Amino acid sequence: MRNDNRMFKKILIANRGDVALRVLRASRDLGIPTVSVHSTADNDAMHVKLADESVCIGPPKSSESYLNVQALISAALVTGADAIHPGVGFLSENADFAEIVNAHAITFIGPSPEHIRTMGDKVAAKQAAKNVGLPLVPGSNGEVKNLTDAEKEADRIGYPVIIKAASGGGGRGMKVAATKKELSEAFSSARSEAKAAFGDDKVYLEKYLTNPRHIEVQVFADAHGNVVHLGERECSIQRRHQKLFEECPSPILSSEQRKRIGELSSQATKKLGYLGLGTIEYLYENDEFFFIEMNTRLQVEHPITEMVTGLDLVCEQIKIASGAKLNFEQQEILFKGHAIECRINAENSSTFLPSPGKIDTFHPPGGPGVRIDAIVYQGYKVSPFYDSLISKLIVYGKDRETCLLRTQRALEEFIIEPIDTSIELHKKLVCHKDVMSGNYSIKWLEETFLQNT
Ligand code: MV4
Repeated sequence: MRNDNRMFKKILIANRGDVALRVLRASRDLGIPTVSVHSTADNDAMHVKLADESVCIGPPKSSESYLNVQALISAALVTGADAIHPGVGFLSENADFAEIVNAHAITFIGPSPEHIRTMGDKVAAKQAAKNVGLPLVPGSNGEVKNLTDAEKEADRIGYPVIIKAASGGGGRGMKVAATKKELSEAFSSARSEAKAAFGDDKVYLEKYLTNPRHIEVQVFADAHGNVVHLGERECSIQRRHQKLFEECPSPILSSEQRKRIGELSSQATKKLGYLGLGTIEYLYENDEFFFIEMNTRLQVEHPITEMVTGLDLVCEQIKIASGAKLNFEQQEILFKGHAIECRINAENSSTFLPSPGKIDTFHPPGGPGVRIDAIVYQGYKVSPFYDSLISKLIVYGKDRETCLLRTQRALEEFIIEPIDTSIELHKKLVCHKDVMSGNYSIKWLEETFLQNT
């Protein structure tokens, strides 16, 4: 099949797992040939089997394969790929990688290296967000260099405060100080943790929000100045910064609040001069939104936005990266119904220990409103080398109640044996009264649900 001649001739997917499969499907839907890459641990992976060609880029260890920039660039050059999709995780938010890709006259499917770099430094990201009118958590004006300044800032902001690593994100290198007495210890341990984890001890300070929700807005911009938002996702149900269950839209926002945060986010994206798909993350507490981070890539939970908007975000992302104009306006995006994603991990539902091994029985659910993005199949061996996400269950319903009931039904149909999976956890989760009522925060799973079940 032929595709638009301005489009890419061949896309290399610099990733593995569900996201590699997702990008592969989008590329094929656009009629673009695909190159997968794989480590020796992934010889039997779906993203290898379904690609037009695949290049082995190294041994199981990620640092020698999926993070191996030289091997990835070589794979693109020898196969004649003119674009690289970085997926999620691995090199997807590595500005140097984006720069190297572009320097080889290959299109990095994502924003500019400058935007990736700015958003990767949380101090710079907050400043950028402030400049484009986003509401920030009250906090220090940039980096805090020593304890004296930290004390001054904390007194001004008011306790409790949180000390965060500028290079952090995803929850690493954060420390809370409830009182002035706790600050000195929290400050020095945050700094040394940041130094050890990121090689950078730059930290900043914020008012600690004690019981917020985590709500993110999907934004999308083309290279011609057109920007839209694709609504929000509610991502509060998480354990140790790993999201488990997401919904679109958030069960607690009014349509006015939704419109307001959506418009604010798209205006900010336009002012940033941003390109492609992005996610603006907020904490939400007492009817207020506070910017915390911007993710400059596709997100794992993007399918729930696809279900509610009817758009294929990955196809759109690829088209925009090739220089195409957005072919819809904000008013044409209709948010319809409700969607839920359950992340199915190969892990025990009580202990959360990983559960690698061979799958003898794989019986996914079906029927109306059920989408499975799975990387596993009967006979597949889940490897211990990579993250444990083996399937996503995405369920659509005309409203939230329909969606929740259908999610229960789908989970009951879903059989993966003999390894442990999070299906068991999700079965309990979806019929819990707090989930049914939408009454949960970022602390709910760990402090309420897991304590009482
Ligand atoms: C916070 C916070 C409370 N107050 N900032 C965690 C990871 C990073 N993205 C930001 N995080 C938080 N920042 C202030 N001022 C609580 C968290 C937080 C969190 C945020 C989003 C999703 C899950 C979370 C789990 C624990 C803590």
